[in-house]
Amino acid sequence: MILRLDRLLIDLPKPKNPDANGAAAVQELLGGKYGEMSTLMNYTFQSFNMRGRTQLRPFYDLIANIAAEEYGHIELVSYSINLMLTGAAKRDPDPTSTPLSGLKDARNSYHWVAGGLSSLPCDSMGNWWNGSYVNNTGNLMQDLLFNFNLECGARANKIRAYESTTDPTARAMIGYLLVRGGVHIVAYSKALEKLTGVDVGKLLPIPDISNKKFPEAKTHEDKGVHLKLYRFSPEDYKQAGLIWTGKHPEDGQEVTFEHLPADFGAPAPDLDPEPGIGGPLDPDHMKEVLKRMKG
Ligand code: MN3
Repeated sequence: MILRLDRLLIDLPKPKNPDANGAAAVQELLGGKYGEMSTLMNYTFQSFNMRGRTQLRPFYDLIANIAAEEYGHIELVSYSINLMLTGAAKRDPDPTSTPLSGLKDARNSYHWVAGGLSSLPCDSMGNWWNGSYVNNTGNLMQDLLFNFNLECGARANKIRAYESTTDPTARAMIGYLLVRGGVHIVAYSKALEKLTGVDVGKLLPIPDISNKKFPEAKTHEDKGVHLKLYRFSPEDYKQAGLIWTGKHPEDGQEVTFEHLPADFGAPAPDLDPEPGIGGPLDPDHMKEVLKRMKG
């Protein structure tokens, strides 16, 4: 089971301008075939379903532990999309003022015509995420190879999304996730190495561009975030540390397996309601409701 914390993995900067089409592009990193929903669901099902796990314990622990981190990644991409959409509608409760006129040519009309100016479980073209993106074959080596490829594909798409926008929210989110996705690429390459003896780390980086080229990723790598596999459990999944050992294949530094510090991350942003989308309930009514509930 998952213990949930009401915090985001990093503090996201507020965007300077709303960017509905940028938000649509970022959807690929959430609900695309190689998006965070796919990494979350692949590792979640692979861990639920792993048979014979007494023998496979370090591999089970690794996949289960990374699955938990991916929950925080879908959360971070979703908040980025919400921030990029904030202000894309005129904040005017009068429907005759056409408060949504600026949105009718936006790429993803679901964002405003069927949603609350907020993230959706779909890709950059509005195709819904679907369960066929999950590969769980029952064969550990095949699943690890798939996971390695999934993380490399996710990295390629993040780099392209980064190259499409100067939005500070998108770039901060992508920079951080390039570093954490990089940890997962190395983790699956180390798992394959332990299992087979093949030096998978020699393939890296895929695509062949270092995270250090992205200032928003480099700031985390300078602090060693690319060397840490986080333990997303107070007591469990310890044997992931038998795989996450040795040196980082790209810069030769020693890797570590550690708990998140208690003050990790930042509070989740509380965004203003959007009256043009039918947002806020009457504030006086809400005050009354809360008074009744609290007694
Ligand atoms: Mn991820």
